[in-house]
Amino acid sequence: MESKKEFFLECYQLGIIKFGKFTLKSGIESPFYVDLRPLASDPRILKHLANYLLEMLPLDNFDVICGVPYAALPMATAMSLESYLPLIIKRKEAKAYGTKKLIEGIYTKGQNCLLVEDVITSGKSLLETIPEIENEGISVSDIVVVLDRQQGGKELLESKGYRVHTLFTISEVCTILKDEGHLDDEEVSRISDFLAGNAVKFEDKKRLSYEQKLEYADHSVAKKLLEIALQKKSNLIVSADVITTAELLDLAEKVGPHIVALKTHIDIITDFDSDSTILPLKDLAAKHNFLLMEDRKFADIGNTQELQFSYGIYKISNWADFVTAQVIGGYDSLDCFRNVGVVAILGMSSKGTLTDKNYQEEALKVAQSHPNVIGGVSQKQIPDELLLFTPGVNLADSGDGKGQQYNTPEHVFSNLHTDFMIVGRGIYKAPDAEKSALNYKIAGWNAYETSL
Ligand code: S5P
Repeated sequence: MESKKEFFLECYQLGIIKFGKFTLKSGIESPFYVDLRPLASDPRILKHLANYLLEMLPLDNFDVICGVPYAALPMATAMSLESYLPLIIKRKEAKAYGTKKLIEGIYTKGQNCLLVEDVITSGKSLLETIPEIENEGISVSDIVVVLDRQQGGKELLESKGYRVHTLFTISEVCTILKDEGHLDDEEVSRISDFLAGNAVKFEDKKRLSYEQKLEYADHSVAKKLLEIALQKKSNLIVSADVITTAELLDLAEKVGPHIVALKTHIDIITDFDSDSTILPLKDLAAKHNFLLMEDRKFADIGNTQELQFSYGIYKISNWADFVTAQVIGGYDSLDCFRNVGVVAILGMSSKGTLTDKNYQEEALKVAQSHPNVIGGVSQKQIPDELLLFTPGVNLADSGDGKGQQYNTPEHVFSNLHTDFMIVGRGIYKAPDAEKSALNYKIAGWNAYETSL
């Protein structure tokens, strides 16, 4: 199994913790929100989770295992399958008919039960559940919890004599997320304040709307993108990672009406020819009103980039409206991209990327100061004056088995304040690319409106 930290980061990609301002059931405002239910939808993660939890426990102590409904039910089931501890099921309410049993499954009085809970906060719900199990003559000595929100629950249960084993604590998780650049110092200190029992102040940092961004924007390409977004009610960029001209043009025709830009990797087109690939592509861009984004990710000295941009067989400068570029060559290396917009690669979506916190901060300084740069590619929030492009969006998958890590439109628009989401395989591999583009367009626009 991978390290606990790597495992947590995989879980995090499923959207189990959100940061922002959330009103809890109690009316209290919390700077984070936890929902571990998505873990059950990834079989590999659920299986690993079960093993991590089992590793912490004195398994010989238990005769049966039970999850607190509902979030912990799949977890307890997975643990049962991995450990052969028989599962019993606790109902939320007793059946109104028949046996009126609260506990289902096979058990005998006097047995000891391991209780599984997803998140522990105050511990009150566990204190309601435990007597219901104990009333059936089953004892509970140990409780295993995936995430401790560190709000007194563990201590309360321990004071009543139960042993509580927790896999992650919220502080541990915050340290991991801070190290990985997902949380900034301000958010971390707000969370510590909250955990210390202090009322937390949220300065309501709202995202900017496309109309507001238009007022800020001074690069013509940035303006054009924002205008198209408003006209088409779309923030979708389709990544056309197909390898023939026919597929590229077919995809552009199908998704054209729903997108603000088509992103190409022009060097993967096996039969590239300027006349038969680029001319019809430009016609489709004009017909459907979208821009062309060449995802070349330039990463060289200025002189070489200038040659790569304008010469060779692709002559990108002749047709692309905007391009992606690394900023690793420094500020001056971006001077050559005249008349196009540059989207700077600040942080990548792939597992193990070297774009750490320090790199991202330095890359951002270059992006913010260079007049050719209209925005950045990143998996975290960036300053308002830049447009944020976020790839790694997929409604169905959490990864591709090759290091790509996916998020949902809700996550990228609400948490990252993304302006444009980039979707590749979610659309071009779908049985009906047009329909899929329309679905993503609607999901992206709804997520944007909700995030305002
Ligand atoms: O960090 C990044 C930057 C980019 S531009 N992660 C990415 O995935 N991309 C690109 O976005 C990648 O090269 C691919 O073209 C697209 C994502 O495709 P998908 O099929 O995984 O949605």
